[in-house]
Amino acid sequence: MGTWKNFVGLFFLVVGIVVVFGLSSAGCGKKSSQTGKTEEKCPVWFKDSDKDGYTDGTTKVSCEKPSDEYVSSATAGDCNDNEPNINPAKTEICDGKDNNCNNQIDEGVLLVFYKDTDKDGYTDGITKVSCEQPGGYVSQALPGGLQRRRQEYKSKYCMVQGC
Ligand SMILES: [Ca+2]
Ligand SMILES: [Ca+2]
Ligand SMILES: [Ca+2]
Ligand SMILES: [Ca+2]
Repeated sequence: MGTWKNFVGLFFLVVGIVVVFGLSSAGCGKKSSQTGKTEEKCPVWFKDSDKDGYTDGTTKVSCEKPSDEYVSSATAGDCNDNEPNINPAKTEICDGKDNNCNNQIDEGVLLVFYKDTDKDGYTDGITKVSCEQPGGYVSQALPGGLQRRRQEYKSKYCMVQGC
C-alpha cells in the first residue's frame, strides 16, 4: 500500500508543478526581470481590420487577442485594410483604385474613348483612357473625322462659290 500512496503523492506533485507552470506562463509577454527582454512565448497577432483575410503587415505579440482588429493568422499584402474588396486576391476593376494591390491603378481595365465632338461617328484620332465616357468622346468612332470635315467644308464652299 505504501507504493500506492507514493504513486498518488507523485501524481499530485506533477499536477501541482503543471498548475504552477501554467499560471506563471500566463504572465508571458511581460518583461523578464532577469533578461529585460520580452518573452517570446506569446503568439503573433496580425492586424486585419476589414476581415478580408489579408493583413497590412501590422503585428503584435501578445498572449491575449490585442483587439477585434487582430487575428491569429492572415496573409500579407493588404494595401487597404479598411476595404474588404481590396486585397491581392481581388480582380482589378475600373474605379480609380488599386483593387488587387499590385501598386497599379486600373491597369488593363481602362476604356479607350475617341474624340467625336460633332457626333458624326468619325474621330480625329484623339483618344482618352478613362473609366467613364468623357464629354465630347464616344466609345466607338471611325477614323478620318478631320478629312471628312475638310471635305464637307470644301463641298459647301464649292456649292456657294463654285469650284
Ligand atoms: Ca485586411
Ligand atoms: Ca483589404
Ligand atoms: Ca491594381
Ligand atoms: Ca481599379
